[in-house]
Amino acid sequence: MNDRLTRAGLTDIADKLETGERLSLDDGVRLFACPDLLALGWLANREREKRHGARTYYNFNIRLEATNVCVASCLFCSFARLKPGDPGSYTMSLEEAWDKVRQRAHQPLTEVHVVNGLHPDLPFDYYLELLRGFKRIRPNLHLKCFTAVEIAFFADLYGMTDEDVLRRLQAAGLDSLPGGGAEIFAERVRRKICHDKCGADRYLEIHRTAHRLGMRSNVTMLYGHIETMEERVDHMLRARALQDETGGFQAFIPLAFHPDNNQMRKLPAPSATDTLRVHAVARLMLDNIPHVKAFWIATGVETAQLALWFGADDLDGTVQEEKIYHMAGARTPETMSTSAIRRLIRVAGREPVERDTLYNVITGPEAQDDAVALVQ
Ligand code: V47
Repeated sequence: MNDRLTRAGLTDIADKLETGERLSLDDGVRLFACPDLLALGWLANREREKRHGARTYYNFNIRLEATNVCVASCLFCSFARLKPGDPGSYTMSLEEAWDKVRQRAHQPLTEVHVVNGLHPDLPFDYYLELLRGFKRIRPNLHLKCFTAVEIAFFADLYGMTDEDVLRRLQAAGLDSLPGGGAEIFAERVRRKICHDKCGADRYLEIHRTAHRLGMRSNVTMLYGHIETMEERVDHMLRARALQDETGGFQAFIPLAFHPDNNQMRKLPAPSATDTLRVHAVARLMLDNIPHVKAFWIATGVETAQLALWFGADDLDGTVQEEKIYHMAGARTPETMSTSAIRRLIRVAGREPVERDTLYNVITGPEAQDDAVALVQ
């Protein structure tokens, strides 16, 4: 591989990685520009295997989007409807939302991941009750709910500080924050694609606060639209800087832009090679974030399998119902059984490991076999 790294012009970066020296913005941009995808993948895989060997994590989760009513006008979004009553808009009653968990009483679920639109009329109690109800129905379920963008919106709408919102949600059962809403941190891009929602500094500040309050979170990056390579690396460096302070991020999740049914539909979807490159560069830049997730719904199943050799060590989970990507043209299934996830990891030459949201390993082949039987 040494010859290949030399031909790819990556020896100095390979040396830095070997000695534990941090990669710079310039290094990241060079990695994106390197035409030898396999050399890049080799480096990323080395870092992945240092941390996780062949292990590849997944969880038994459900996604729930309780409302798609959203006052924000993000150009990339195909899911949101501006007002209650607009065609295609919906808001679940609390009973309907709780039913999604009740109906799965027979499944060994460990996580509910909630992402919503920014609804202008719901009372704060709706969200508190949503969480309390999930915990009443299933006290051990981990509630990974509400992006930092939603937290900022609640604070502004209900006249609270971001910290008060987090504390009250935490008291009602919130366990961690998902990574959504990060898009691209650079101001130039945010002004164009999501000008009327919480900015990068506030997104990061909310994660900082959540970490201080004892919660873990993830951080995402929406790629493959109008961002430059510098802006991708800058995004990763801002996440890395916060992680140096708090250590609270568990996973970095690149999200491939899907162009159907939104205002950026003229743009092509990112290629599989770009997806592999983004996961690889993320693994190399983010020396302090333990996991890089290839979200199979967004990457496509086959590309997610390949990404397991390009830095990724996690696939998210069973998901079971997903609207944001499917309304934007995703051709992936909306759900995958744990047996299918385990099989696709094995076929890719990796070792499947079921985890909970906090990456505690779920042991016991019986539990996994049950899970297999139940979701099929
Ligand atoms: O914030 C919206 C993105 C995110 C599109 O934390 C789009 O474990 C592509 O954040 N094309 C929500 N992306 C999903 C999300 C997520 C997913 C999986 C795991 C986790 C986690 C978080 O989806 C949004 C936005 O960045 N998104 N529309 C689109 N057309």
